[in-house]
Amino acid sequence: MPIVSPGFFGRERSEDSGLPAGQYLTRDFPVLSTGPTPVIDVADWEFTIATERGAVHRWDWAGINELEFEDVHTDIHCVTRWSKLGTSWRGVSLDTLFDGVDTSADFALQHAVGGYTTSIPLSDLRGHRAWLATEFDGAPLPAEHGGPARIIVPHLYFWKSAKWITSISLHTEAQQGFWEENGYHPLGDPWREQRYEYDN
Ligand SMILES: Nc1nc2c(c(=O)[nH]1)N[C@H]1C(S)=C(S)[C@@H](COP(=O)(O)O)O[C@H]1N2
Ligand SMILES: [Mo]
Repeated sequence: MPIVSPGFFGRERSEDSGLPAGQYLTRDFPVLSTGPTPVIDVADWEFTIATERGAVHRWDWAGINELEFEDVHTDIHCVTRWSKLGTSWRGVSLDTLFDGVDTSADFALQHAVGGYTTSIPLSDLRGHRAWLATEFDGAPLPAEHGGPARIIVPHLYFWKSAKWITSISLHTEAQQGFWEENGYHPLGDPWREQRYEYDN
C-alpha cells in the first residue's frame, strides 16, 4: 500500500471536487497562445460584428468604453486540463454588443490579431454568457492574456475565448476555427467533456 498523507489527499480532493471531469485545479494563470503576443495600441483598436448579410457594426476604444461594463466572477476551464476558479473580469456583455444587430445566423466565428479564429454557435455568445473583457483582477487585461480586449465565454473550454479580438462574423452555415479545423469540438462544453470533434 502506498504511503500518502491523508491531509494532503483530503485537501486535494475537496479542491478538485466540483471541477469538470478530467480537469485539475491551478492557482496560477497559464498563458496559452499559438503565436507571439501582439502589441496593440488602443488608439488603433477596433472591434466589429459583421452579419451574414454584410452589415458591419463597428466600435472603437472610446465607443466600447461608453457602454455598460459588468463585473464577472467565473471559473475557467482549458482543454489542456487546467481549471482556475473564481477569476474576476470586467467587460461588456455580448448581449449589449448584439443589441441592434439584425441577424438570423446560427453560427459565429471569432477573429483575432495574428489570425487565430474560433467557431461558436451564436446562441452561446448570447444569454449573458459571453463578454468582451478589458480588465482582469481589477487591472487592465495584460497583453499576454489578450489585452487590451478579449472575448470570454467561461461556460465553454477556454479556446472558445479569443484573445486580441478584432471581429465576430456571423454565418448561416457552421464554421471551423483554428482548433476546430484541427479536430477539436464545435461546442466544447467542459461539463460534457467535449474536447474532440467526435466526443458526445
Ligand atoms: N488570439 C488567441 N486567442 C486564444 C488563444 C490563442 O492562441 N490566440 N488560445 C486559446 C486557448 S487554447 C486558451 S486555453 C485561452 C488561454 O487564455 P490565457 O492565455 O489568457 O490563459 O485563450 C484562447 N484564446
Ligand atoms: Mo486552451
